[in-house]
Amino acid sequence: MGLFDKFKKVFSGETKNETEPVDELTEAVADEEDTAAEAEQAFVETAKKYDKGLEKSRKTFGQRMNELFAAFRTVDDEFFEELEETLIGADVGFETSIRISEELQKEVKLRNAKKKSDVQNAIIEKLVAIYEEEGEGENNAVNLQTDGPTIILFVGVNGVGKTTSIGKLAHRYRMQGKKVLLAAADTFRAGAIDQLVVWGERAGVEVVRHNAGSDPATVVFDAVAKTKNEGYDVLLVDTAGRLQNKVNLMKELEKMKRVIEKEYPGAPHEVLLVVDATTGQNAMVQAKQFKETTNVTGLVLSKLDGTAKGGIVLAIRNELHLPVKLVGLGEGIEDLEDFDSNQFIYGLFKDLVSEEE
Ligand SMILES: Nc1nc2c(ncn2[C@@H]2O[C@H](COP(=O)(O)OP(=O)(O)OP(=O)(O)O)[C@@H](O)[C@H]2O)c(=O)[nH]1
Ligand SMILES: [Mg+2]
Repeated sequence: MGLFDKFKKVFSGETKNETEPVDELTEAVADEEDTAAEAEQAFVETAKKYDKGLEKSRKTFGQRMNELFAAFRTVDDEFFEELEETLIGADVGFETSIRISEELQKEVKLRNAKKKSDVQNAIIEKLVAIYEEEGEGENNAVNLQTDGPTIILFVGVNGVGKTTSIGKLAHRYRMQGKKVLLAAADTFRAGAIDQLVVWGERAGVEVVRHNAGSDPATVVFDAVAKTKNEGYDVLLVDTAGRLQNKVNLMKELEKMKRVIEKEYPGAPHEVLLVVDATTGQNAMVQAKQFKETTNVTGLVLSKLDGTAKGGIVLAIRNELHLPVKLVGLGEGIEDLEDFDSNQFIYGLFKDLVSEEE
């Protein structure tokens, strides 16, 4: 399978992790090779993180798929019904599961696939194909600005991982040499502000804060002024997401946006909705509600490492059409990755990639 060749190399240890020592005469060539080696190294590191973060999903899902294939005799109606159940159980989503199953039935006929390994590989290829088809035209990357500061609002209900994701992203940008500022605009409770301050210390970046209960738009106003006056590259804004009162939430978010826009037309450059992958279909419901409330530009899917239902990513893509931009793969400061569909699908299904002839 062409798609997984690179991954196979990584996990079979064929990819070298260290760079070769540089010979003076071949310095120019070596420079190029260094860049390639660095890219390769980054790829390997990311693949390992996804691998670890998707362990639970892979085990549960892989086990179910193995059970399905252990009983495999022929690709009949019963097989496809069981496949649908397995996919739905992994939170791939009802619509998507049925669609995969239907397209697979066609594919299996077309290829005249009868062997177990052929059917297994066809399933994975179909998942990747559907995923990519549905995401066409979506921008997966965080919209970073080059000619001024990048301002990002983080929204989402309590406990989903907003503050943690901000801390991780602040760390990443700071390590890239950017000047990063955080705004504690979740003024609803004192604890929320303190938590952001702790993350600010961990990441080594400054935090603009006011007292609990103060107007979040004022915090944002001060943070925007500081961004401008002191030349920050990135401003990450933590907000309180109380969906119980949609109208208030909307007003609050709109007010913050107006304050930002007044200084920087076109900003905020992203409104990222954080959803907790462990809540499965609930995350889908939240995403739908937030989408109605405010102009969400992308998703941060946190706690993927804590769920066996990583299939939620497929459901979000196919049923919501919001790009997943970042994924949380652990509680540590380094455990945030750009979403990469190949890494993701491989991490989820690699146990199923069949080598049999
Ligand atoms: N395992 C794991 N835990 C995470 C991840 N992201 C966040 N968490 C944990 O989730 C919990 C809640 O995270 P917070 O960042 O405080 O969530 P929040 O959205 O800011 O919550 P409120 O401020 O209460 O609205 C914390 O215990 C985090 O350590 C992740 O990617 N993986
Ligand atoms: Mg918080």
